[in-house]
Amino acid sequence: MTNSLSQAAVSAVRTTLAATIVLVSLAARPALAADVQVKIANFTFDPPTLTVKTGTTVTWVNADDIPHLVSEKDGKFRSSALDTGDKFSQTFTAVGTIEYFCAIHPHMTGKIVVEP
Ligand SMILES: [Cu+2]
Repeated sequence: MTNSLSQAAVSAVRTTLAATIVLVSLAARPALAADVQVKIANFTFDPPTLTVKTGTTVTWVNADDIPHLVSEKDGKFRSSALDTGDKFSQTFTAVGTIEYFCAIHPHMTGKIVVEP
């Protein structure tokens, strides 16, 4: 009885260890997070609010025929002027909500919500 209990305990520890190893290896490889796009079209960011996992790279693509910028509201990042078809990428490693806007057209706003 004692023997089968301890075997069960060893088995549980092994399962927990295996799960921990899987989690750690996933966390160490942010490239596994799906990379996503925000389309800039008709003076809007689409989608206006995007929720991603930490480690995700977001790429903005300008589909308008006039230039736009992607500027974090406190200047933490800022693209150059994006002409039609130009792209700008940013990788989000910290949990939080990032607000951004177009510095040419400040009424254009968007959010990236970064989750663990
Ligand atoms: Cu703009």
